Amino acid sequence: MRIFYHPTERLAELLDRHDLLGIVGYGDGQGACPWQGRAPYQAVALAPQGPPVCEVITGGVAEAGMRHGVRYAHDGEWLFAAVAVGAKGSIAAGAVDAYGRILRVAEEEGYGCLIRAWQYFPDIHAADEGLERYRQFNRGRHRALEGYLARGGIRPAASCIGTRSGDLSVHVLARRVPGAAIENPRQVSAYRYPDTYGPRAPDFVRAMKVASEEGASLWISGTAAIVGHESRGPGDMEAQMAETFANLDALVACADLGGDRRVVATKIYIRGDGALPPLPDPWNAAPALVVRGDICRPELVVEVEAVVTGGGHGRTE
Ligand code: 3EB
Repeated sequence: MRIFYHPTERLAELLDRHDLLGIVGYGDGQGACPWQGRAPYQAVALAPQGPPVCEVITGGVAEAGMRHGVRYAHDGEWLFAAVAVGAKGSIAAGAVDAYGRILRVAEEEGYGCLIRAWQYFPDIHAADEGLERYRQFNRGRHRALEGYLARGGIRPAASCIGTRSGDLSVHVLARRVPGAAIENPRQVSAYRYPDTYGPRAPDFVRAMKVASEEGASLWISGTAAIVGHESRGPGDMEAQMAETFANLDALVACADLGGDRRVVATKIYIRGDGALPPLPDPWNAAPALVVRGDICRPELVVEVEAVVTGGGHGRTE
């Protein structure tokens, strides 16, 4: 399993590859699909800094398909699955629909353990029947995951970001065997947030640790300047960066990845047109994708997700 960023303009270079699990395209959400290959392609309406870019997820020899509106590919170990549903109406209903379809396909294909989820939809702060759409989304996600959790499923690591336009876009990585949930000692678990943040807490874990033949990997959720359950440094990029990376460091320290750990990819979401200060060690060692989007609390201006490997090697291209 590898992740790398590739210019959208040169996507045709990947057409002959048989190891593609999924491609996620970051751009303005306009224009024709730039990908003509078999692997699932998920368009996300978040503008990157610089020209349009794709996140490419590769594994072993992959088999691709489409069912229940879900595009997917799997390699015997990992499943990538992606769906887009309309986001103009109830986003709670959208979450039920999107997660419902993805879970069906994941379970039918034998990859019933969610590891990592990415969720993007427009107008995340707008009100719907008196409740912010992000909070509505959490209601729907909870309903969608109830059966999965009752069967002993573990919440995935996640990111949830507001876009300017487009559908509700959900894509996941899932496996045949469960990962290990890692929580952050500096933060209240998101699924235990008090109801001052909405009637349903967000169903995700701070990170998911996976052991495979290649070594261990840690899939870190979108991480922001939240300590306990409260936001720090409202609107202040420098202050939020410091808390965010303190959170990331604490999480990695808890994950017990061994000495030869490596950051292999980071993705940074920034609100508005603020500038991004330099990243601290060791987070600046990996290729970073910077995109603009709405972090799910209005006072938060930056959120960082990452993949860190250890106990073996982290492959890079
Ligand atoms: C937070 O820690 C910041 O709802 O899936 C980060 C990652 C956040 C994922 C989600 C929300 C989600 O609460 C927001």
